[in-house]
Amino acid sequence: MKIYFCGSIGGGRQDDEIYARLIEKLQTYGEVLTKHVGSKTVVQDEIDLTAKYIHDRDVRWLEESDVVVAEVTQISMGVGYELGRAAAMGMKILCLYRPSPDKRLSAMIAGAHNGTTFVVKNYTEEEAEQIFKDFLT
Ligand code: 6K6
Repeated sequence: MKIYFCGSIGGGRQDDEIYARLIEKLQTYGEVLTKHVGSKTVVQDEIDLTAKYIHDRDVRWLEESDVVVAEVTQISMGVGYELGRAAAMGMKILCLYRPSPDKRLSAMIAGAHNGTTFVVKNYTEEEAEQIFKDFLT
């Protein structure tokens, strides 16, 4: 299974260690094409790449993927864009949100939940393993 993981980059990197731990768990189910989203050095590593290169490569990976998993707590325009493209393609999508008063989830994500192909879940990290099991197997 090819998994596309989405997490904030330009939107803010304060959750990078959470992304890395989620990606590690996801790797037991398949290949995560976007492992770099959990890397401390992603911005530095990709500094020489143009926006067009990153966009076109990421959209290609999205199209190749079987499933999308997004950590949506930190607001990110890129993650919203990826989710919109994935939803338009009818992909299977799981969004994970850690409820927080100062990080309100967009109605465009919360309201996209349909319980089957687009699943939005409030979670704590301890629950992630079971959520992945339920969604991916
Ligand atoms: C380059 C220059 C500044 O930051 C970068 C990082 N480059 C990126 N490399 C790979 N994927 C990226 C990059 N920037 C955004 N993305 C994609 O968008 C990832 O797949 C993330 O899921 C999402 C993050 O969007 P923003 O708006 O938070 O950056």
